[in-house]
Amino acid sequence: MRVGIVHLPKIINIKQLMEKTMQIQKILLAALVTTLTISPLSASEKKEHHSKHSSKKTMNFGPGDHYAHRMKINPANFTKVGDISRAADDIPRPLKRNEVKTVKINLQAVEVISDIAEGISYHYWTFNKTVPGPFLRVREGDTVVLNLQNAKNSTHSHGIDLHAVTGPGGGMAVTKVEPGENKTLSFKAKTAGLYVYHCASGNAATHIANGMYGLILVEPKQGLSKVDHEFYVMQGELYTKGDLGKKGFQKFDSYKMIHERPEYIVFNGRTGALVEAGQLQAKVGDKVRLFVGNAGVSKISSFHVIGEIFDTVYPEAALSNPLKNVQTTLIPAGGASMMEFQVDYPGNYVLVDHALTRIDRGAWGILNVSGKKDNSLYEGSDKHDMPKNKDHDMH
Ligand SMILES: [Cu+2]
Repeated sequence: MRVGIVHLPKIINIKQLMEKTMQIQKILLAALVTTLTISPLSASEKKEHHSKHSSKKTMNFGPGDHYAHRMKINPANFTKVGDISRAADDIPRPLKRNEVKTVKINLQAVEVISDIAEGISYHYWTFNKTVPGPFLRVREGDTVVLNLQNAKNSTHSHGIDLHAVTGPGGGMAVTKVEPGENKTLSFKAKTAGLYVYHCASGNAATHIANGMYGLILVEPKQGLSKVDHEFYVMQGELYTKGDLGKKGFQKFDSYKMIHERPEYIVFNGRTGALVEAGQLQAKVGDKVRLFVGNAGVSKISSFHVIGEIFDTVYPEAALSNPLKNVQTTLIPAGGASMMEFQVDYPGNYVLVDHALTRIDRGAWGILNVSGKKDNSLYEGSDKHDMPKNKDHDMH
């Protein structure tokens, strides 16, 4: 092996070397000061931000706005929405067409007041006044023309990044809209799959944490297999000033967000959204498909349906190489999954993130199955006959 000859630079004297080093230091310092003084905040956002953390105290290193976020909000200035959640069965029907089309979609960024739980209200930022936003459904090869309007009374600029888009910012680069403005994005839905969309304006994590997310399905050319029910479920996190269960209007807590400590982890926007009137319904023998997304903004979901086994899972919603017979599937933050299974026995099946402490923060829902029992599949006494054994005493 040949070893190259290393030429050492000639150091004339120590004084010259010191002067050169100081010159370089000065240039680097000037560049750093310039970087810090150019704020990425738009004019409207500057007015609204009253950060208690000055950038000197808590520097951040992302390309967007600083995460520290404190605003004076008067809930009376915003529309009150009775139920923030998007119903699990609120999904457009399968497309059943063989030709590509130009599909027009209108979305509105709207900030509203609604309840996380009874007696606990929040300033949600939404697409079309629900969390998640509308389920969008297009076909592989379609051209999508998406108009995004930002409501006049919004406190922030908003925009949209769809993971189905190939192009800068997933569309965010051309859709940043100030309050009262609207902009149009046109894109080709070239790759089939189930994708998250979300706002990425300002501090993107903040806009997601406040509720600006949803799913878009790009159906493959041949369509998806026929099922009896399709459901739309999306996990999200809420970072409130008050601890879990604290009543009253809750402000957003950016400190908890940067430390990835949500107070609430919920399905479809609020606690209890997929329970009672919002529960998923099916009959024994039905084939069910779940479109499940995870907005995060921090946590990975270990999605599971208690008492069921997924016949088919499309991991991370990639339509190639599905898995068979899966108990729990991971859904990354900013990702989705698709599961299909037949329901065979009546009763309630609980949808959870199987990091199970999260059900106490709201991450659960119910799939109610009606119909005839098959005792060969499952049988038990109706009586509560748990043995009185100390090992089973939970208290
Ligand atoms: Cu936004």
